[in-house]
Amino acid sequence: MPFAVIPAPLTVEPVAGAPVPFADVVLTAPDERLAELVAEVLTPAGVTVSGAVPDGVVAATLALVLDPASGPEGSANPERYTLRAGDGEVVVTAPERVGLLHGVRTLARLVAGDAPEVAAVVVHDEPRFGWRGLSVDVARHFFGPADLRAVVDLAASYKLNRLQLHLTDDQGWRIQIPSRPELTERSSASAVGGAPGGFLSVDEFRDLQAYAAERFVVVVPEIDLPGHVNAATHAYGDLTPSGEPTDVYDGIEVGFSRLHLDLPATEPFLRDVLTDVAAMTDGPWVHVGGDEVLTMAPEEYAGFVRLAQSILVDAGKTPVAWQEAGGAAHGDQEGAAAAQEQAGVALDGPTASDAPLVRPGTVLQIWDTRPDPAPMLDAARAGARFVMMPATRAYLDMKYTPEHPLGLQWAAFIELRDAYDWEPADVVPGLPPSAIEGVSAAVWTETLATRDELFSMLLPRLPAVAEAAWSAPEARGWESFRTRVAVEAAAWRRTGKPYHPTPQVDW
Ligand code: TNX
Repeated sequence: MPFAVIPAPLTVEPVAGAPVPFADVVLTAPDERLAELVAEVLTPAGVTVSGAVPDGVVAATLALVLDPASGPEGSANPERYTLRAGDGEVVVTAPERVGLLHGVRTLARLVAGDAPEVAAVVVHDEPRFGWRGLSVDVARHFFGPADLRAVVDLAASYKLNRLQLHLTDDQGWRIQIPSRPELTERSSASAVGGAPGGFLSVDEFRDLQAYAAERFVVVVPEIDLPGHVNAATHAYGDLTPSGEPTDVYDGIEVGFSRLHLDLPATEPFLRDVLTDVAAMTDGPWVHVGGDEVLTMAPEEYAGFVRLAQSILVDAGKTPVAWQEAGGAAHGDQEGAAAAQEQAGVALDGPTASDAPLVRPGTVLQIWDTRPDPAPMLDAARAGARFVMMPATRAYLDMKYTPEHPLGLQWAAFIELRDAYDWEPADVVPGLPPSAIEGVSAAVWTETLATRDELFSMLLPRLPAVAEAAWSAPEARGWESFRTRVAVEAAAWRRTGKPYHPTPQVDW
């Protein structure tokens, strides 16, 4: 398999020219920081990168050049790039630095053989979707900065560009909130089954965002409301009707905890938390959860969704929420009219009383493909954007098989081929393709306590979902993927990353 690139580029064409010996490389890059990142990507592939020709060594040249006239013909995609290799040199061109790094990530996978070389090729490439994510649950079990940097590196290597952090849940509160210190003082030490907890300080969160941003990954913090809140009600008794804090919870049931919109402490709590999180978040998005609130009337739920969105919009952020936030029908005449006006669209079809709750631009994440899609189509008409994370394909905490020792199984068993072989545009029937913002994997950590356990669920399935997010349908194919992923595994073995050796691949 000469071109074992994951995710599959749009086009890879062999061309005339001698292969480029690629053990030692002299690099020219637009800036020092990018040069360091190139070394970070190529060194594990067995390439020595330097800025000048070492004495007595025949070195290839690698030139990274900012050039708007690159990428697939006619493309205006900001992440596009072109890679040309042959006759002693490799040139990567892209309009932006992110495209140059994508090109180098592709290059790392074109380096093959014992005396490594790169075949003479031309690659033109661009992502299919703008949101290519991985969501990690750090609430059920805590994963700290070092683990999360390793996750960023892994995700970025597959050209993923969003790291969603599920920071709060019943079992623990994992992010310092300056205006509400009790959240982490009282509710961060717990985790599933009595495991040690932990939390990210504001500084650690900022440092992680900076680390990710250098690698062109945006961190999306998720504060799960108005359910999944036992850690909050344990820290603040005034969030409960009795005024008494709830007990620590270290089980793995979902759906039992909730906030109460009519309690006087609730709105100030939401304002404090979401305003602080917005202030410490570099990226444009903050996620407010909204999933699995099983014990709340629709009107109260709608009140939470409206309040959370308005706090975030006032704080200058774009809200993200689970699909439930787009789903319920509510008698909000005014909100519907405002949404139509802002979206600049006429909502033909739904009456004001089933007007979508979400604002234009709000990102909804689809995880459950069982409910009626009609409310999602209404939300799309109101300007919502969609990220596809079907639990039956992209929930990488699901067991591979019934025998698999780790993971849950409520949605499906997800073998590698299941994680690979699905079409994002088919997840919500009838949704216009233009409303699809992207694709994301998720890994929930009820059963995953260590980095190795986490990685063994991500590998090899994360690259499969990443290809659904990046690659054009015509560039994809299971038979090709299963061959490419076997080549990829050599890099995992070299760098000590645990993976599940599924029998679907000839490793
Ligand atoms: C569903 S889907 C959840 C999480 C669980 C996960 C386990 C969704 C938004 N919530 O609370 O951790 O299933 O697979």
